Amino acid sequence: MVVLSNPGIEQLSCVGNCKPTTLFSGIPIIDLSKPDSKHLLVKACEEFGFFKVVNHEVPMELISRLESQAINFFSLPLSEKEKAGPPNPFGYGNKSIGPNGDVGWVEYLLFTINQESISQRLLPVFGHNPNEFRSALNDYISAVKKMACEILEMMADGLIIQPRNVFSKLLMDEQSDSVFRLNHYPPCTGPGIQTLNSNNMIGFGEHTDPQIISVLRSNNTSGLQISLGDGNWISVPPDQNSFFINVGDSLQVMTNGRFKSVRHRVLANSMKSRVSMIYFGGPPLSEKIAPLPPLMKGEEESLYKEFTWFEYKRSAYNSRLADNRLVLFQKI
Ligand code: GA4
Repeated sequence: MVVLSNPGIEQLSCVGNCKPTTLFSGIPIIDLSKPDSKHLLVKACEEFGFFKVVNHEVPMELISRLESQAINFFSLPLSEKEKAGPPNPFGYGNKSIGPNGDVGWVEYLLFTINQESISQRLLPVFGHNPNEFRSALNDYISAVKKMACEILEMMADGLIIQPRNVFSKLLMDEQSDSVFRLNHYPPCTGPGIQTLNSNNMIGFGEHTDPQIISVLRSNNTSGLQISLGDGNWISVPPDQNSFFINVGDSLQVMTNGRFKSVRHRVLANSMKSRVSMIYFGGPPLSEKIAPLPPLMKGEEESLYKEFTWFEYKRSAYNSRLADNRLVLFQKI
């Protein structure tokens, strides 16, 4: 057993025993300014459940504004940040992820979207200038949500199903259960950590996202990897000017398995901090998650039992991060 000198991080896993990782430049790139991209987009969702978008219309100014607010917050002393914790269900979290004992080399802020009043507990997050943080957050989320809806509409077009808002209306719904997350992966350079093999420290363990679609933006620090499903992990070259899109479990179900929800993880292997911001677009709690009839060919049957987003979410929160959460909902 490796003994770490830094208390509290003993459970962080090392991935040194895995197959060597590959640097892969073949991540699908979707140009949002080209209507023809809808075909590539469908192909990317089928093959990887993951792609990068360029020529999006999210202003860089909105991104930088929120990023600097996040950096200001994460630079506060731990005792200040902890005033905005614990993260269950929403707030500041440090190393502990979810309610079931998962850990990573990460600190973060989790927010619900669509709730007018931000809980009192989160007020320290907004520091001396609460309105600046609040407006940076709201402006960023509105812009990214709009882009996510455009992408979902291109998907419907690419799949040749109607109405084209069949997916996006779930995010636009007033009751949409969407989440936003700011992650900070501090540089992984502590004395105890180096002995563990600093190149392979888990920042955020492997998992799939339960929602419909996730939109990720990070600074220029590497760390994100996606799984090809054959035991190989692909390192995603960072690109601070683009967004990365993940297909979530719910979209996999709505397409009856045609789109793949992508298994991904983050390695905190860098000398540099990694800051990421992720919008998780989810449906209303009461929404039935089931394959869309126009996507079913001939006698094709649903691969999944019937369930609502509420039921799926409850089951997700009872699972460990790396679990295959859809297995429980698959027909045998
Ligand atoms: C993964 C996607 C989102 O980050 C998240 C995560 C959530 C959490 O961090 O609290 C979960 C994880 C995520 C899936 C399984 C459960 C819940 C941690 C965990 C072990 C906010 C979400 O919605 O699901």
